[in-house]
Amino acid sequence: MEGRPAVDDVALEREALSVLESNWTGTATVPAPGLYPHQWSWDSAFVAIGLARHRPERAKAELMSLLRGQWANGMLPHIVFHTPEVYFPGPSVWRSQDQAEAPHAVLTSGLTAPPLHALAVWWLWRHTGDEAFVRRVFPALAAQHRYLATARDLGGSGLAAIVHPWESGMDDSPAWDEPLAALPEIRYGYRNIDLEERHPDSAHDRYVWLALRYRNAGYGAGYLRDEHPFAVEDPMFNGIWLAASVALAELAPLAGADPAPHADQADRIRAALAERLWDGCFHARDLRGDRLVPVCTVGSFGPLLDPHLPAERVGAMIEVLESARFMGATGYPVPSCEIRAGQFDRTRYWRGPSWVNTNWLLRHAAGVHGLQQLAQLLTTGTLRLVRQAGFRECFDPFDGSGRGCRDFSWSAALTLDLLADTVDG
Ligand code: 9WN
Repeated sequence: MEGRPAVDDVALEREALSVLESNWTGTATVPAPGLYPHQWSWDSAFVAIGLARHRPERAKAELMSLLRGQWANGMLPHIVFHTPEVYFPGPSVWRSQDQAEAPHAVLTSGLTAPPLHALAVWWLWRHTGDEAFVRRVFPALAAQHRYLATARDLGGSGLAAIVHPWESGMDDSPAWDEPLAALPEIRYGYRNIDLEERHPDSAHDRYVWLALRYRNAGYGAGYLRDEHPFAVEDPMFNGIWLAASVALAELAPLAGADPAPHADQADRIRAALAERLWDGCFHARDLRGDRLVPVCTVGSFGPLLDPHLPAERVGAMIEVLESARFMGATGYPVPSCEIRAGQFDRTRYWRGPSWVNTNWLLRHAAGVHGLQQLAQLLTTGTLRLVRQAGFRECFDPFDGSGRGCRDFSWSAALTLDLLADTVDG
């Protein structure tokens, strides 16, 4: 590509910026108008990444707003509530105001989310050179990572466990089917039209039950370790944590901190991923059932984000990614579940559709490993999706039609980043 954007790229960029402008509340970006009226953790990290080259000040404000929700133990919550608007489960379910560790100024959820934030800060620094911002947020990022290494290493393995499907950001992934099936049958009779479409088999009642148990136990680390019935080591969550630890090690000297603990953390995660989750591809490990979940999903490729993943392993993973199990058989990258799996469903949220954020993560990983052709394929395939269907929440991987919300923030933000790359070369 030469260094000038095509005419339709200019229009697409303008549309993406206008979506982000209308989803901006004055303090943060909501994931989409209507269904998601608050601030979500990894959504904000993706928004900051997408805005890094276009609106760096807005990107920094986005992250600062999220960090207001951080708990004193370092836990960065998956939702920071900004408005009194209705969302279930909202503040009355999480009751963060009753927790000594939670911040006083804002209400938050009690769960965390994939820890992408150090990578987002690294991205901002790389594109702006703003060291003062790195110094400002470094302690919060280090605390977030410390929380994961202590309160969440439930298997004592060096990996962080998610304790609820919502913590993965890939809520309905088939990777959670088995661990969820081991829970008691729950019937609250709670129904919500929007969510019903996403969870037709009432898995939602189990999600709520799990959240309430954790809340009723005071969000305690001891309870999580000894009693909580859902604990899973997810390759995407841990792959992101690994890449974020590498980023923290690189940022540490700018903040006058020692990089060694963060580099060591990355080494520990790398070793544990290989030892505990690899079996021809990376699988989630159900800690309560003590076994690997058989299905491969887009989450299986999370460890590709590791810049030091051995070349042989990178090669094996790319082979699976490009095969007919994943993007080799769909018109568009990358289905969220392997196509040959019984659980694959091209229409259901995280059980088949393609998502812009996971495409972006894989494209980033391809770049990290010098796989330019794959990176290009992921960029053009993703841009084709949003050009044809708009900034939808997710997409049918076979025909590219849009699904879920419209004007979805991370789809718009990451489009900005992909477009900037096609111009930069
Ligand atoms: C629950 C906001 C979030 C994303 C998640 C996505 C979805 C919520 C939901 O929306 O989760 O947190 O209502 O299903 O799965 O990745 O952060 O966009």
